Amino acid sequence: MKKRLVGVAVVAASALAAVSLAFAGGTTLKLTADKTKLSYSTKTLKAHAGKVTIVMKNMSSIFRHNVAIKGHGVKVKGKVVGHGGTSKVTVTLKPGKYEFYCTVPGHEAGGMKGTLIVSK
Ligand SMILES: [Cu+2]
Repeated sequence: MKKRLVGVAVVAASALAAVSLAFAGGTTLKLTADKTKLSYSTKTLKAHAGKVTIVMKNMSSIFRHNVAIKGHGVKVKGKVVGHGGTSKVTVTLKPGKYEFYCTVPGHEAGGMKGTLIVSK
């Protein structure tokens, strides 16, 4: 009887470990801002549902930029950075299509945006 209880405890502990690993994981996506134009290095990013991080490096010596995500009630933004700087956002996302964009006035309208596709 005692042995059986120990077995159950081990199973429960490994189930907990699996859950915390899932939280610690997630997807990190990399992006760069163009040297001269109001655009990112890609128009489409893909991730699995869960914790998603976008790291954007600003290659422009002209504009300051950041990276932000919006859609399905989500709205998060990273800090605005100058040349060589890195802007980062982390958010937990459900499956669906979101937009990643730059919040500096005029930049999103100027083409600094793309689609983030989150699958199950
Ligand atoms: Cu920008």
